[in-house]
Amino acid sequence: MEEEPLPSGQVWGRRWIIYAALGIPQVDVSSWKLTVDGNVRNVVEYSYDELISMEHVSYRRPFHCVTNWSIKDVIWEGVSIRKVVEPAGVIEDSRWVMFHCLDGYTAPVPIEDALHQDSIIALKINGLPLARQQGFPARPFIPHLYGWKSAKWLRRIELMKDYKDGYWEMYGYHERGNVWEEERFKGDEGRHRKRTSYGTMW
Ligand SMILES: Nc1nc2c(c(=O)[nH]1)N[C@H]1C(S)=C(S)[C@@H](COP(=O)(O)O)O[C@H]1N2
Ligand SMILES: [Mo]
Repeated sequence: MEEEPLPSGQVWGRRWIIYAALGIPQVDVSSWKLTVDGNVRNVVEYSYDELISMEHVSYRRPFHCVTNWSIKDVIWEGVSIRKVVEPAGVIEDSRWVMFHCLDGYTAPVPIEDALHQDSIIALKINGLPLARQQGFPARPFIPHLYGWKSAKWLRRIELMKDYKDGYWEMYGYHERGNVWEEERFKGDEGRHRKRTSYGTMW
């Protein structure tokens, strides 16, 4: 695949900087579940083994933190968010997805970004299960959004009609966080005001 260019305002970094604003939680993978709930017809849950045995998507894409560092050539592997969410029966007026984590961290994403073709629940980075400090057992990865939307130690995907702030959005970070539109802070110009609901997507 062709190399992706460096987005405006970013610098290639040599290594990941590990962020854990609320600390690194203890995770017992045998009891861990990923729940899909909120504005859906039926709540669904997945164990780690269930996710691991679903069809995997894999690609090489960079990671972009809003504090300006980017990591080239990361091999991501996981399960399509669409495939994880669809069995819940998303109600047509859903417009946002909130990712909830074991440590209490949260990150909202517009539904059309969360359910984009390339959006995955990442289970592996560079061929190995996520390291504990990198969000084991699971984190969403949406290639065209800044890294703060890649919520580590994911436990719940909540479908919502209306926008709510997550952890960083409360401090003024952007509702969507599109890397190519440089949506770093609320009010940065972008296309997030043109909102789509699930019912009009497909
Ligand atoms: N649960 C949780 N997820 C998180 C964060 C965090 O502090 N807690 N930081 C976010 C930010 S700002 C970035 S850039 C990436 C960093 O990923 P890394 O720690 O694997 O380098 O995680 C994101 N996901
Ligand atoms: Mo970040």
